[in-house]
Amino acid sequence: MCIFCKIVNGELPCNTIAENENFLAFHDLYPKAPIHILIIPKNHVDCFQNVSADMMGGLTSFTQEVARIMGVDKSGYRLITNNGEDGAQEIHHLHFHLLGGGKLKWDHQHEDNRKSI
Ligand code: DGP
Repeated sequence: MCIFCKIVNGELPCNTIAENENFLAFHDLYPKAPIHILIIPKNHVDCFQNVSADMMGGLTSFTQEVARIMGVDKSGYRLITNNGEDGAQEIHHLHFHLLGGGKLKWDHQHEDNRKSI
């Protein structure tokens, strides 16, 4: 069973922000911004490439609610999902990173993400 499934079933702890029947939001263990929340479906889906449009509908509303709860719905935030090996996905249970709580860097001029090309 994957780490996030263990969090869902209570085998591992997490710092919960919000949950409903289908989705769970909790603080990332290694935050990369003042606010760094992970948003996951409770049912195991390995990555974004394999999620259904139906599940994404619910996940979208839930994510918007998490942004409101964290107080960043108006100020702004960033949503990221790492997909697969080249996307540097470490945990193979679909999750969105919601990052915010300050002005995030987005350097079009200098950033080079092509680490292995
Ligand atoms: P990714 O590279 O997209 O698969 O990111 C996985 C994220 O999960 C990473 O930011 C660290 C976080 N993480 C890993 N293990 C745990 C854990 O046990 N609890 C919590 N809350 N976060 C975790």
